[in-house]
Amino acid sequence: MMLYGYLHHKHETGKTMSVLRIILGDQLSHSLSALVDIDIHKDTVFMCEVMQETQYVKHHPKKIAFLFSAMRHFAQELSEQGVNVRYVRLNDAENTGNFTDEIYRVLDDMIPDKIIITQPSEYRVLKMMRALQDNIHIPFDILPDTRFLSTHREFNLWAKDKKQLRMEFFYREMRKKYNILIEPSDKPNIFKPVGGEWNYDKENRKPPKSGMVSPRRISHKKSVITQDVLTLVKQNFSHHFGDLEPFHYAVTRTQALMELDHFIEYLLPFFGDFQDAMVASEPYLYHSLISSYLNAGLLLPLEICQKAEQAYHAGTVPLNAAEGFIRQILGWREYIRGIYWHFMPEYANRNYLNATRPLPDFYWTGKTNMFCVAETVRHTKEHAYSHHIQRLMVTGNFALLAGLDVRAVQEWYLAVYSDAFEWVEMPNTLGMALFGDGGVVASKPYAASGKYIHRMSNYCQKCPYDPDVMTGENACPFNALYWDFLVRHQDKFRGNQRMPYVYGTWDKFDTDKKNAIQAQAQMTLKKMSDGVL
Ligand code: FAD
Ligand code: DLZ
Ligand code: SF4
Repeated sequence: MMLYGYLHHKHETGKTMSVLRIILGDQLSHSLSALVDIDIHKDTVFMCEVMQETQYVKHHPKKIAFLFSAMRHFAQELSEQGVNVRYVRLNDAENTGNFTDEIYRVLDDMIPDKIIITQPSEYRVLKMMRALQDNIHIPFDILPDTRFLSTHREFNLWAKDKKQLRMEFFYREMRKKYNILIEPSDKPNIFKPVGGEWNYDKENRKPPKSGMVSPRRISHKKSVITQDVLTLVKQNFSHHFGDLEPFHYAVTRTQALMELDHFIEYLLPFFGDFQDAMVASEPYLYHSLISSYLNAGLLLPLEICQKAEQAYHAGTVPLNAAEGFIRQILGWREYIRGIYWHFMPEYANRNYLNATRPLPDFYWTGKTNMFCVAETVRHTKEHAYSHHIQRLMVTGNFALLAGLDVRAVQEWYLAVYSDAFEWVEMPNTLGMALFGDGGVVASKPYAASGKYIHRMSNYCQKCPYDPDVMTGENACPFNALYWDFLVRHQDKFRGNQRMPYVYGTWDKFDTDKKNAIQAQAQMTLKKMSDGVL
């Protein structure tokens, strides 16, 4: 590690006059704030593959391959534009394995006038950069990440003094700010949503049709860069959960745009209707699969929303689909990010329901009789992907009902999905799925019995358990766990304005039924810890 005195001395001698521009693995956007005003004759862009980032949780090999290949392609594009890029590969002999020491290593070779980085998307990495800012006595700017559509200040102002934060109201403000799906008006400050409603979610909850299969997806030709990365990942990360191959991911902006255009043309028209549906052996259905590209910076949120809006105006996409899709990006994604930065770092320590039961092995092995869980884990293992309802209502719901340890569950989600970065994973897992934040993200827990999964999927037809049975050997485990969860936490939820109906139902059960359900729940939890559920 370099000492300040030495650095400072070299800086004063003015050997070099340049800006060192650091780009992280999820900052692969040519419009990145850290790249604005770059002087290609003087400045250096620095990127590095480091072991520590692959290990703080053991990421899925596909995720590592996607990010490394996308990083290398991005570095190549910059080089082709004449930018001086210093790129450290994972297996370079001198690689120290972490961001901090890699930045010090650059400063061994050059003393820039200034260091610039766009704000890291995760608190953990921001802390590292702030420590460097304090220790390296070279001007070190951490610039706002302008790729997001809402600023921290804007979100904090909106959230200030509100007793309850709700995505819906934030989303309406974002629609107005970006004039997306807003009726033209002569009157200033009068905003009417296209079609008369802000939200068409009630039209977006159709169960799957029998025999439903999703259209084919694009598979991209593997460049030499990707082939090298696949070899590297195979050599170093084969012991991580997940299948590296087949590898179909886009790794450049051009390829990611191809996927986006394909989605808007062929799949978006059906996205709304079947957004919540789940079908065995169909991991993708009508979902966009763009989250990894968006989160890594290959695609930008506004361009996506505008393309969806244009498709609606061109008449190729119905309003419920266009609005539903735009809401996920302009609404949910920005809202989730706002929550993360508004409540961090304290948010990470929350565990409102004191959930501490160890994560069962089947989250890693998929070895469980519960078809819905096995299928979701299988999709996750094969693709580093499962869609929102699988994440929320299958693996998330099970973790909520069984009281699984919130940290272990978050680590699982952070490791296994190629789109997972803490800023988006944590509020979704801890807040939305586990109600661990005490109701910041969700106004009531997303707890559901097997009935919900039965209605929204064809999973139960293939399962040895029966979603219509509450107790006994073949009872769906979700059923008794659901009631047990509600009883276990009744002090917290009985007063919830959205839950009187469920507690009313429980209260009407006779004592024998209540006892049988609770005994069944205990037996289910025992089977889970014995590895035979
Ligand atoms: P689509 O269904 O096609 O939706 C379009 C886009 O909307 C997504 O690409 C995504 O950018 C955005 N979006 C939709 N829902 C959300 C949401 N709740 N939060 C933020 N953005 C959203 N998303 C991540 O990007 N990273 C994560 O680590 C992540 N972890 C999750 C963990 C849990 C427990 C749950 C319930 C959800 C999580 N999500 C996460 C949100 C969502 O499940 C994924 O964004 C989505 O499944 C990605 O697939 P897609 O691109 O096909 O999305
Ligand atoms: C997730 C990840 C991985 C696996 N590897 C790297 C890496 O080697 N280099 C890098 O710059 N970024 C990587 N990332 C993303 C980071 O962990 C981190 O999430 C982002 O930099 C945002 O804070
Ligand atoms: Fe899942 Fe229960 Fe349906 Fe089996 S019966 S697939 S465990 S919901």
